[in-house]
Amino acid sequence: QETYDPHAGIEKWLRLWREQHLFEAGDLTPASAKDEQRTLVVSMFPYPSGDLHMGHAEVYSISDTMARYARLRGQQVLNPIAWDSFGLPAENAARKRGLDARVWTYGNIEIQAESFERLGISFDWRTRFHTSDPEYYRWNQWLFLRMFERNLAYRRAAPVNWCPTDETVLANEQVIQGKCERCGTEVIKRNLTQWFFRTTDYAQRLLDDMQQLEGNWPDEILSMQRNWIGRSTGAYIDFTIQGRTEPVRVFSTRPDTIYGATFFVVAADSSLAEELCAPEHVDQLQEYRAGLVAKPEQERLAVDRPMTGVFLGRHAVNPMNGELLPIYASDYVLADYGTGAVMAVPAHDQRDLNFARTFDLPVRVVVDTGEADPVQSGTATAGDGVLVNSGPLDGLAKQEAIAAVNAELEERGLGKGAVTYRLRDWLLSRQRFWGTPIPIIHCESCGAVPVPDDDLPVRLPETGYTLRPEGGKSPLETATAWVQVSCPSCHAEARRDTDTMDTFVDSSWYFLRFPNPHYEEGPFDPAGMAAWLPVDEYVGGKEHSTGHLMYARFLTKVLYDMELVPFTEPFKRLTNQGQVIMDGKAMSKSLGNLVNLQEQIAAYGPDAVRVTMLFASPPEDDIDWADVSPAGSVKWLARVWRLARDIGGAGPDLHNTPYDAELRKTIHRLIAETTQTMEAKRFNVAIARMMQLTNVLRQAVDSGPGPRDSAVQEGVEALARMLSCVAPFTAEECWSRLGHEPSVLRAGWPEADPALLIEDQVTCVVQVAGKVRDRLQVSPEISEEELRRLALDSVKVREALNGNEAAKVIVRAPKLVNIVPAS
Ligand code: ANZ
Ligand code: ZN
Repeated sequence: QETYDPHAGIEKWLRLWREQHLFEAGDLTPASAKDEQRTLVVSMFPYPSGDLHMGHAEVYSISDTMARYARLRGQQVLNPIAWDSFGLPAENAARKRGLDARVWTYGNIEIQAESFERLGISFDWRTRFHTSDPEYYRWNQWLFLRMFERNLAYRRAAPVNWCPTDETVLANEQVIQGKCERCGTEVIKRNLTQWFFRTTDYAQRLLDDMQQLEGNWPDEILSMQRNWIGRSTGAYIDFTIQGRTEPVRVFSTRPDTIYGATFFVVAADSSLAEELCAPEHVDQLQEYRAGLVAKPEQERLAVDRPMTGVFLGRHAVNPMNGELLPIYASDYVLADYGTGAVMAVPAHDQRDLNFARTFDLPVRVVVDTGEADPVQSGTATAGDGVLVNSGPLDGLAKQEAIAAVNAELEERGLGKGAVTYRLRDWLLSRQRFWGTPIPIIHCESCGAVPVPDDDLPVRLPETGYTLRPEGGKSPLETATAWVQVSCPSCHAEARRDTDTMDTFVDSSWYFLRFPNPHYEEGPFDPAGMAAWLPVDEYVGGKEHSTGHLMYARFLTKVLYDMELVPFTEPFKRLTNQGQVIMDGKAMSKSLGNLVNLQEQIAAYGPDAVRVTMLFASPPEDDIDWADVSPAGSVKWLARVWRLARDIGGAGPDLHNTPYDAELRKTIHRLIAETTQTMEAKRFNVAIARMMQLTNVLRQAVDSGPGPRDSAVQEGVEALARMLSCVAPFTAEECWSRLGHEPSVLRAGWPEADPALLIEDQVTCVVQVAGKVRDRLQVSPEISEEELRRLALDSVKVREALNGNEAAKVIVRAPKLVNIVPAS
């Protein structure tokens, strides 16, 4: 007898799917706008670092299951693929091996494309493109120029994060706990002139539009984004400086504590520190600055480190009471948050208190919170309370005091209520070869001149300039012939900008281009965009929470303002997959615990690998490959396959035989439960239900009504159709063994018959004071609350209570309710 072979038929089915265009979403650029019938399912696109790994297999198993399910439910589904093919690894690999970055990148793309196919991922291959194609990155440049025109792209000198190993600047989002996200080197600060996108202009909208995402994105991601944007409400307050006409503005979240200000601090690395420094203190300031190692922001803001600083020899004047506050420079105040200056209130701010204790400065409590005195306890008090030691504010509550101070300052023109954000502008420039050249020409007389649209794309030079010039400059500096151009404005000799764009620019809008990836009239085809976007289901890792996902949201809003897209959020629903780990640890070469995807496929077949991924846990949980059993998945697939073989071979006229009614009920209940769990994206539970159905059917064949029973036949057909979402090759094998024409992908999702789902009822006895007063017919699954309500609503029970309240109701669902009346 024939047995299951997890590798059988792969070539045949791949060919059939291709020939019948089964994964194609019909017309990609129809004239009609998006409707309920169209679903766009996207996984965060792959980076071609080599062949696919276990992580890819997981994320694409999830999104492919969503796509296949939606297709079977009659949706028109676009499941696209492109490659995020610019980036540092290609450049490093190229340098190491003496290859061109292009050769390495496009070689890996071919390998990954082949692997995706063999894993049975149902991509519509017509969407394919790569961000390193000039026809794609041309539009990065075009978008950059549009943003430049709108003053959303600008250049400034700023202290930036610099990775000494990768010799490039990093965005804040790429610095993880003070270290380079990629290589783990401690990041330092350097002063460089760089390009930025003005993301801060969109801070409030990035917050407000989260309303659209509430409930559809994981809460964890939303709160990470909220923290990252970091909105603070407070006030700007202007302090006069003795011996200087211009006041200095501070940002404070606690204007109510202004009478408790006892000193004043400015960021040591700001130009303000220099400006405010009295001449006889300049040496001390310089010495202090020189001794400051560039520390990551988090460390600088930590409350548990020794405080350092220098007195600048000047005083600020408290606008409320005229007190003189000595001015210090310290590294605990950040240059680029708020205004870079603070009024220090040591009684109610821990860092200020630590500083006051180190420098022996006075501490004055101005809010009585009932907590221990900060001077004694060493702990600043931050709670609510009543104002004290605050002149006219005494006796007010915190909120009242904030309002009173803000009103007075505003009246006197010395400040106003204000909002600040932690979010910074998006630092865009990278000193790298393998990225999108910034389309700007620097001219001595005209400054930064945009490359005219007609001259786009600014292509990378043909040979791989992966050499690194001295001083952290871009490798493109060495492409002298490429760098020298004439100024588009005055035609004098000029130089191209030699930095390339952060690759997060590429990934912030790629999904818009899927419907028409070779479109030449603009970054994306308006018809395709209108028909398919926004993305319905987006799947990817939570490591992108404040990076890619924030950038894509930002750019979408910019495009909305440019009237290029009709929506303000790019991704309607987001699913974060967990990681594939091994023995409780992330897989890595250095730990030697890598599981090789191709070896797993070679051993168990593509379907078993997919099923193992999906069955291990809900999508968002990590999968420990040491705990799962791909061999177990093969066993289950073989059981399904044998059912199809046995039933398909049982003889003709199956549909005319009578059927087992109880069995049919069980089958339909399992179909309904599988449907529900697929809808809820609990794919592990959906597979568990399919496994249950497999067992039920096997029993029915072996020791029940037998293989000729039409309920058995119906059950196996339903199983094959549902199986096609998670194990498409095996499902096709089953379907054809059941005597059907391929493909099972056209067979649709089985519908559970509602008439068969009505549950049997059980009798519930209701007692009042120990006597049976009523019997209720209820569902065996009834909840305690519902049963309690039914019992108390019963006419007979109310008669028995005779106007008395129930003192106690004991519910034992579904069979008993015992009511004790109040006497
Ligand atoms: C006086 C005060 C009294 C403050 C008090 C706090 C508590 P968030 O909530 O994070 O926005 N601050 C302002 N600019 C700063 C900078 N550039 N570097 C370091 N600290 C800065 O924090 C705002 C508070 O942090 C501000 O309110 C200011 O101290 C400080 F009982 O002003 B506060
Ligand atoms: Zn010029």
